[in-house]
Parts: sequence; C-alpha cells; structure tokens
Amino acid sequence: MKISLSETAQLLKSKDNILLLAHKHPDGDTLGSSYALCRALTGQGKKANVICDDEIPKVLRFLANGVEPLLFEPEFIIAIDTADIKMLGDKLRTLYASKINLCIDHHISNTLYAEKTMLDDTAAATAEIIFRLLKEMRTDITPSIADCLYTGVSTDTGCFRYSNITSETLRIAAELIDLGADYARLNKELFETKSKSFAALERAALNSIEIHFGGLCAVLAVTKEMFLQSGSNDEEFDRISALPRQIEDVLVGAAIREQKNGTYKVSVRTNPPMNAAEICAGLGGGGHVNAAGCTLEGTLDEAKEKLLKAIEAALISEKKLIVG
Ligand SMILES: [Mn+2]
Repeated sequence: MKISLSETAQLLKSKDNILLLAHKHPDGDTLGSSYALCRALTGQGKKANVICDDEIPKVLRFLANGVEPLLFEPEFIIAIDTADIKMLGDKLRTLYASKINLCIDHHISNTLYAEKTMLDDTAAATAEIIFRLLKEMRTDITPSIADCLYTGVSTDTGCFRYSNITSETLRIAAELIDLGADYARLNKELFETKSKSFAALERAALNSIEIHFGGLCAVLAVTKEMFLQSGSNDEEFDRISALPRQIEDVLVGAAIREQKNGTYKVSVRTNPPMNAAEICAGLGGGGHVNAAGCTLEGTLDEAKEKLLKAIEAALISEKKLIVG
C-alpha cells in the first residue's frame, strides 16, 4: 500500500526501536538517507540503527561518525532507497524479507514489497524525500544530518549534473547548505578525490586506448596483470568503462577486461544514434541502448577483432562509416 509523506511522518511518530536497511553495494543515497533518518530518530529519543549487507565504502564511512550501534529488538523495519527486495542482499533478505513495514524510495521500478511504501519517483534521490519527511516531522536538521542528506542528493545526481535534477533538487541542496552542510569538503571528497588504486588503473586504462574508424570508436583493454597491479576493485573498473565514450566525436566506446578465467568481459557505451544493446546482442550479450555488455573468448587480439567487426558493421548500417 502506498502512503503519503504526512502519513509516513505520523507513522514514524508512533514507532520506536526502528531498524533501517540500506541496499547492497551501498551508495551515497541509501546510506546518506538512512543515517540522516537514524540521527533524526535518535535525536528524538528513539532507538534506531542502520544495517547493510555489504561493507560501507571508505569514502562514505563519515556518514556513520558518532552514531552508536544500539542493541534492541526491532519493532519497525524500514528499507531505504531499495526498489526490490533482492537489492537488500542475501543476509538481510533471509532475516527480514517478510517483515519490512515501510519502504521509502524514489525508484519508479519499486516492486511494492513492503507493507507500506512512501514512493516519490519525481525525487532525484531518496535523500530529497527524507529531507521533506524530517521537515514534516518537525525534527531538527543538524549539520551532520544536512551532510548525510547532501551526500545522498549530490551522489545520485553526479554532483548535480544528471538530467534527473529538478529545481526542487537545487532548492533542497540550497536549504541543506543553509543548515550547515559542509558542501565544499563533501564535493571534494566525493567527486574529486581518487583512490591511489583507481588512479593507477585509470593511468593503465588510458594508456591502452586505441582509436578506430576515423575517431568514431575508442577501445580500452585491461589485462589481469594490469588490474591486479593497480589493486583496484570491480566498482572502480565500472567507472573506467565510461572513459572511451568521453572522447570527443566518439560514438562507440568499449572497455575490455580480461577475467580470472581468461575470457574477456566487454562493456560498450554509445552516443546516439548508435545502439550498444544491438552491438552486444550480435556478440551474445545485451543491455540498454547506451550501455551494454558481452563476454568474448580467445586471445585479446581475437576478442578485440570480433568486437571491432561488430562495431564497424553497426557504424556502416547507421551510415556513419562509408565503405569504399
Ligand atoms: Mn537513490
């Protein structure tokens, strides 16, 4: 059942011993929203905790600073920024799947798995909804709560660059700054600072870039050795995949990564009118119009050759490339 913001505020007023669940592979929005609400609830003398199936990424650990993990038998369980029960991860799903009393979320794809759902798919981040909820509850938004909410809103919008932002997003961010959000430090830590491992992987990846078809296609390739040497993790590789398409005039960007078993995982990103899903479908993979993937076998050169053939055919069929 969907409920409104004021019904959500009323409901929370009557509850105590509240457990907040963040989704797996936690990001700034699920954690920022959860810790903001947790701080607000404990600030009202209630008991509240945040839990997550996965470890909190280092760059987001400050969100939990000063929040004491309390011991209590949960009476009310809220999933935050979690569109599907699967997104909670195996451990939390096993423990709580049938017991989730409320979900607060902004994903249009929300499966309404919770007993009650406060869904606003016009919000760029769940943190926007939590901000409005705290105002509705007339709770004090302290500077550390403002930091948590600013983190949620800024990370889900790529630091206010994506097309999901609205004028409301910017008004909320402005209010958060007035409430003491340390935006300059947060922007630097969240968007400008790279881990040493990421910088090493990025350097190796940029060095590997080859340009094809008169500049319409860029391909990078990272071997097992390069990946191991950098000390990077999978999430960092995902960010690397975006690099080839960022080059001027490139319509098809691809990132090839050698996997542990010697096969190659390929990520293709396209700009219109090229269709990444179509290119990858021809290679046994699939995905979305502007981001898709597939797995290739053989040597690196053979994998690259197969991929380039598919890209060439797609460029020709879109009349971006004329064969003489
Ligand atoms: Mn979100």
